[in-house]
This record gives sequence, C-alpha cells and structure tokens, in this order.
Amino acid sequence: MTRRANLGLLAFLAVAFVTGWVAFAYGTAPSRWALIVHAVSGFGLLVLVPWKSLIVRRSLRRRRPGRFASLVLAVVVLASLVAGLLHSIGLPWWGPFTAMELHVGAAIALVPLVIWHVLARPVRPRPTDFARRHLLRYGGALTLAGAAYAASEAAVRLGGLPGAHRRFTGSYEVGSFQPDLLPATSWLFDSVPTIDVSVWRLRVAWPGGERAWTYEELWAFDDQIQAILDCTGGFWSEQVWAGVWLNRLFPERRPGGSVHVISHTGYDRRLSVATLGQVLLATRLGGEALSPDHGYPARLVVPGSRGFWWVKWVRSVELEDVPAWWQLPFPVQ
Ligand code: HEM
Ligand SMILES: Nc1nc2c(c(=O)[nH]1)N[C@H]1C(S)=C(S)[C@@H](COP(=O)(O)O)O[C@H]1N2
Ligand SMILES: [Mo]
Repeated sequence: MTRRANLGLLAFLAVAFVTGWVAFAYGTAPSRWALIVHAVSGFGLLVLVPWKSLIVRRSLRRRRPGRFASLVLAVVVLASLVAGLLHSIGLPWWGPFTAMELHVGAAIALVPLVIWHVLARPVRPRPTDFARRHLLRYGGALTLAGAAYAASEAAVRLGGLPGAHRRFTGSYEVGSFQPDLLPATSWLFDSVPTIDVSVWRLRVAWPGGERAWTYEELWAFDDQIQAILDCTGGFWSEQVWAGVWLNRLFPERRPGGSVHVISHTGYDRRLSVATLGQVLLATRLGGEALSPDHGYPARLVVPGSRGFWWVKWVRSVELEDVPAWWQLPFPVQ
C-alpha cells in the first residue's frame, strides 16, 4: 500500500513537471490539454496526502539520516502546489516574485530533491502492483483528482474569482490595445540595451547573399497584425503591431531550413521558414515607434507562439540550412 502510494506520488510529480513545460512551449491547443492533465496531477498529489502522511509519520519515528532533506522536499512540493493554485485562482499576491515565478522556481528546485529522495529511499515496483485490483485503486485516485480539479474550477467560476477570466494558457489579460499598459519583461537575465539607430543595421543573410537594412528602410513598411502576446510569466495582451513580414526581407526563391533570429543581447530563437509569411518584424506598437523596453528598434511578433519567441532588439536574421528544431526548447538567458 505505502509502496504504491509512493509510486503514485512520483508519477503525479513527473507528469506535472513535464506537462508544465509543454504548456510553456505552446501558445495553442497543446497548452490547453497539457494544463488539464497538469492540474489533475497536481490535485492527484493532494489526494495521496492522507496515505503519504501515514508513511511520513512512521518514517519520522525511525529517525533515519536524511530526514531533513525529505522534509524540505515536502515543503517545496507544497509551496509549488499552493503557488500554482493561487495563480490559477487569481488571488492577490505579495512579495518579490509572482505566484507563477514561485510555482516554477519551486518545481525546478524539486528536481535534485526528488532524485536524491528516490535514490535514498528506493521503491521497486513489483509485477503485482499492476494487478487488476490495484488498477481500480489507481483509477479511483485519478477520478478523485479529476473531480477535485473540476470542483475547484466550478468554485472559481461561481465565486466570481479572477481565475474565471484567465486564458486557456492560465494567463491573465493586461492592457489590451493600450500599448502603455503592456508589461515589459525578459525571459531570464536580459536587460534593455541602448541602441543608436543612426548606426544600427539589421543584417539579413541567406546562403549566397546578405543585405543590411537601415531603420528608415524598415520603418517604411506598414504590414500590420493584431496579435496576442502570451508570456509564460502569466499575462497576455492583445495589441496592434506594424512592420514587415519576415519573408519580404529575403529573395523570392530561397531554400528550406530555418531562420535564426538574433537579438542585440545575444538572445536567439530559430523559426521554420514555412512560418515567415506570418511572422512580423515590428517597428511600431499601436502606431508609435517601439519603446526601448518593448524591443526598439525592431522586434518579432510571432502570433500563436509564447512570448519568449518574440525576440526583442533584433540585430540579425539568418536563413540557415538546419531544421527549426535544432535549438534548445527554451532560451537560457
Ligand atoms: C512537479 C511540480 C509541479 C506541480 C505539483 C504543479 C502543480 C500545479 C497545480 C496544482 C496547479 C493549479 C492547477 C489549477 O487549478 O488550474 C498548477 C498550475 C500551473 N502550473 Fe504547475 N506544477 C508543477 C510544475 C510546473 C512547471 C515546471 C511549470 C512550467 C514550466 C508549471 C506551469 C503551470 C502553469 C502555467 C499553471 C497555470 C495553469 C492554469 O492557471 O490553468 N507547473 N500547477
Ligand atoms: N532579446 C530578448 N527578447 C525577448 C526576451 C528576452 O529576454 N530577450 N523575453 C521574451 C519574453 S519571455 C517575452 S514574454 C516578451 C515580452 O515582450 P514585452 O517586454 O514587449 O512585453 O519578449 C520576449 N523577447
Ligand atoms: Mo515571457
């Protein structure tokens, strides 16, 4: 019994961890499905708490070494759970971090703790763990978890809490069509650079050629799009952007592969050439020149993709003969 409760906890934790990142990777349908599974596995951990507390009580009496680390693990799991729930409910929150930052930060801190815990307290699954009578139990725990999630969503709606209005990615709307209210944010460590457009050039390169564009030349384009920026930090905002479709900066006939977009700060993303007609290199937000914190002189607008694809302060755009998946799934700066 206790062994299977431990295995269940580990499975729920692993599923929650993976689906959290899937939700971060997508701004479209997969994010919705991932977050439903994510929430159910989060509630699954809570469902198993009564069994786990029996295990914990018994184990504490034995005074085994490493108890302290196990308790830290429990506290960090609970911190992540509580922060995730507070974000989803939308209750006010104070402190140096947002609920979502604390949620993900705690989840990342869990990785070494969980690895240590599993190595220090190994649980070997046995074939009988998958016997039919146990499968019913697992099904029961899953059903309870699903029901708890459904009940919490219903409560958020009935209670008229802010969480009722969040997007399927879990993000809250901020300042749509009011450029001044669009939050300025970075993925991790980038800070706003100072760029002098009289010397700045956008480098556009492809196999066999390249061209440098001045700010004035780019400013002359007026391709427009209304798009939602959905930051994994937990906000979204719809704005009108203007600039130039990326495919217009390249020669008509070009090979496949991907486009490597590099920021003045070194931050970079790689996009599939198939999408270039829908990706805007924006010079304007709401009809005005970009402000430095929103990417002046030029930044990407990638509709349907999470904010971290919207590279700011773009310095060069290079067509290369490598596939778009040839990059880390998330930036590291
Ligand atoms: C293994 C540790 C984790 C656990 C136990 C966990 C659990 C939870 C729970 C219980 C919620 C509230 C669900 C709801 O009521 O809607 C939540 C929300 C959320 N989590 Fe996690 N999570 C974990 C890791 C992560 C990671 C690593 C990420 C992202 C990289 C992430 C992203 C999110 C997001 C975006 C939401 C908001 C969903 C919404 O508002 O609908 N989580 N998480
Ligand atoms: N060069 C660079 N571009 C970047 C980032 C960054 O850290 N560096 N952060 C990205 C993230 S995570 C988001 S959500 C958006 C935020 O755009 P905004 O500050 O205009 O709202 O910019 C993206 N572009
Ligand atoms: Mo973001």
